[in-house]
Amino acid sequence: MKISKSLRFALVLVILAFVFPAFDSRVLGQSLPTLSVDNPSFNEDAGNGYFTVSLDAPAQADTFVSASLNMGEGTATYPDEFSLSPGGGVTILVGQSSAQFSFEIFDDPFAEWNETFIVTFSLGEQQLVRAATIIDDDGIPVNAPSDLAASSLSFTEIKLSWVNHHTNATENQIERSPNGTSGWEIIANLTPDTTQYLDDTAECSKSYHYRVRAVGEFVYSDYSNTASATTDDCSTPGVAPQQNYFTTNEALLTWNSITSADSYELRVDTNPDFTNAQTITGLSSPSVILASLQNTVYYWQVRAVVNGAGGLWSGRQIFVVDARELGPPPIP
Ligand SMILES: [Ca+2]
Ligand SMILES: [Ca+2]
Ligand SMILES: [Ca+2]
Repeated sequence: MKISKSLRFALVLVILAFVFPAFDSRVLGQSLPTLSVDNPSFNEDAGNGYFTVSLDAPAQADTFVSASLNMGEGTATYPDEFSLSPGGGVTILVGQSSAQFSFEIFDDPFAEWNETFIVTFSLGEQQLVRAATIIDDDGIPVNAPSDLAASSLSFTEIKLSWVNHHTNATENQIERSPNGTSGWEIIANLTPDTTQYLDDTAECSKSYHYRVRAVGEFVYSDYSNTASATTDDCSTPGVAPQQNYFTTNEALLTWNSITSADSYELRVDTNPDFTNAQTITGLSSPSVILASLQNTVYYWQVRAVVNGAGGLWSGRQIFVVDARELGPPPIP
């Protein structure tokens, strides 16, 4: 039987596939296990501390993981505050999946902030940068504030109140987050006796989460409870024109009120994009009469003002003035 060239080639490929089913992994050889290292914290008086250096599988042979200090990074000074164990790394013994890379901590009598130092761990191509924290033990602890409460005052303001329990704090620090778990940022540093704060940097119709802590001499207290509040709805007073065709040169405009508004602001223009608008401010009730109007089409919109801040403009409305008694024109 004669077998064509192309068929013979296909057969060879099929046979190769059976003989080398794991072709790729054999060629690449054994791969190194995956390295992981923690970010440890130890008290200043602990004497010794260590990084826990781990593999995701027991070592097939003694495995050396190198460790080098990132000089000049972190806040702890070497070799005054700490020293690393000699050898430039740690060996994970065959059959084991972790080992400790130890360091020495030198206690001192000074109150200071917690300090860190940074170490890079390497195994083959893998590199991990990790921080060790030395927790100071000389500062006088500060009690945390409690009973933090948050409530919305308007669409731009949230009021906070809390209870202090400290005697030796230098300030209270307010933090805010959009979700209560991440994105915390300091929004205010206040004198230590404060028990209230008005956050007037909030946006309308948004939830904010807050926590407060006291700051002492090189010491933070724990955080208070977390409290949250949602600002009032964005100022889009529902515009409800009573009428949008006027046969005199006056127009009565009305809109729905919103409860938190101190006043309303209205703008009116013959341009639909309000580039040449006349703005009327300080309207205390949700209506206004415009006089001396021309026979043309007008565009208008309104917004609420709370504590001096204007909200979002309402949707654009239209009215037509035609005092010539020719009958109503079509409304655009
Ligand atoms: Ca120290
Ligand atoms: Ca100490
Ligand atoms: Ca110290």
